[in-house]
Amino acid sequence: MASRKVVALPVDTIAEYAARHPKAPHLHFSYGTAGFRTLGVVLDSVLFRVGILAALRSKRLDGKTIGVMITASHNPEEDNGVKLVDPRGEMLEAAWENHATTLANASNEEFLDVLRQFVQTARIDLSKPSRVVYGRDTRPTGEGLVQALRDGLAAIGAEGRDAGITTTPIVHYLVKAINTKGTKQEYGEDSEEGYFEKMSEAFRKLVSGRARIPQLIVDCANGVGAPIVKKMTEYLGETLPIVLVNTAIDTPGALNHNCGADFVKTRQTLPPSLHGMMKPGQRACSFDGDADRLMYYFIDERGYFAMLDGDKIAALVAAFIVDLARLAGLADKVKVGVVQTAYANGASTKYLSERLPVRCVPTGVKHLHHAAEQFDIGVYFEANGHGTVLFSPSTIERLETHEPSTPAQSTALKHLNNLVQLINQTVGDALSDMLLVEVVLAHKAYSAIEWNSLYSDLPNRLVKVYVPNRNVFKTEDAERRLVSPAGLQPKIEELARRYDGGRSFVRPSGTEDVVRVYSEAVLRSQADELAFRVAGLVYDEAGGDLNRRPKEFL
Ligand code: G16
Repeated sequence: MASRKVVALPVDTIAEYAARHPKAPHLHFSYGTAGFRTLGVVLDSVLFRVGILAALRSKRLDGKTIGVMITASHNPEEDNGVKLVDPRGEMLEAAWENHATTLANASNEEFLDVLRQFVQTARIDLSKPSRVVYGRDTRPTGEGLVQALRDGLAAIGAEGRDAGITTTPIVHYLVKAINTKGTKQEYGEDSEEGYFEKMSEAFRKLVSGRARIPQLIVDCANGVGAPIVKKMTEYLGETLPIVLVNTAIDTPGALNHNCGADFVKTRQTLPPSLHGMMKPGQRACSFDGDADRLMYYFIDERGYFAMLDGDKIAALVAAFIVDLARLAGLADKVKVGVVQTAYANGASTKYLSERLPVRCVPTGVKHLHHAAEQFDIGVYFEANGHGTVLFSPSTIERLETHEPSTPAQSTALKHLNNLVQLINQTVGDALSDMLLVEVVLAHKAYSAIEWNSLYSDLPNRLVKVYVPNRNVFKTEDAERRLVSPAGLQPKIEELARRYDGGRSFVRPSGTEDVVRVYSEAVLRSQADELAFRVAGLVYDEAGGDLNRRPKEFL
């Protein structure tokens, strides 16, 4: 029997590198909904340690490539963050989130011991290779953080591949493409060009023979979406006429400022830079800072703003896929389902539940993704515009091998197979989702107005309250009920009962030092009033501040 070569941790090299990336003793980091996320200037030690952790994860998985994305998504420009991507392009396995938190918080003196112990308890074979692909968004702190990550990789001798300034979904795509290369499940060429080609080719096929698509305005949030969508337009040519706005990636302070998907969702209004640009009924959409969220909207004939958020995207897409499955003769063989969070508009849940199975899970793409995997085709979207569609491996195989019995079945089947190529199934992807929406609109011959009229949103409001410690807020029942601080939930319910159709939920954000308050009511004024009154309760309870951002790290 061949004996296994025992390789030890290169402790001296690690110690030498670690000395360049000390952790400030007063800081505590936690790997949350979307990885580590806080002010960019305090993340140096975290990135160094994440480099080591990513390499160890790769070794643990037999040298499979792990992804690292440096971004703070929709957060303000001074924030930054980092998340890890597992080999199939998915979010990091939950158990390793705790390891990430432990490693990030070890004091400088303890770090090597904590690392040694982790390698032992996680039974990591250090003789295995380690491969990591990493990218970053356009934030000013990104470059320095990439250097810290590279030092982490160098300290442990991992092989790093720099994907440069790119979107979060492209990093997820690359991870899956690299790990499936040469296998039966090959996902695509493992390059940015491969991503553009795969998607644009599917898009062209799907819209071929349809009426010319009218111009679409794309708000890039002054982030990485700008260069990426610009490149994609070269692949799309005439098939999708796009006007790019908010592309100032080099202007300090511009990222996500008065623009982007989060601005549109929370303010329920146009980014100011689009005022005067849009004709009534014209479609526009906003990405967020790392291009994984998408919001559509338009101005109606009376000049009112209408928002087509993640819930409306789910309704549009799910109905389209159900139709195609039926037309392909697969209605009884392919189970389509939808996954939402409690923060989905009640009207969307009603609309969808009347048509197909709907599951509700806590916020965070990892929860939605896993729940969507339970269906043959799982459509998941958060109201904030984060989502995608998953085709199970057996469904993909069925679609590839199914013998259609009529030309109509054959056409529908072809469309489904092209959707498998068009949709980035690793994670929510604003660009891929935007093309998907455009395909459905083209097939249905829907304008934004017709799409919007699938159902009427219940008036709702999302408010954030800055609090000294969001961790005192704990929820249950898919974030529909607060269990801590004790006594707050009954007060919220009591308030909600006073409004016709009133519903309100409170949860700690996973990405910012805030508590999010959602409310819904039959009348707009009541939804607003309920949200602000519940925010007031939170404020009183936690000593929050409705406007101020805590600066405790500065
Ligand atoms: C991340 C997750 C999303 C989630 C969002 C929630 O998004 O990937 O699934 O919806 O956080 O953020 P919060 O808890 O602050 O509302 P992103 O786009 O910020 O990476």
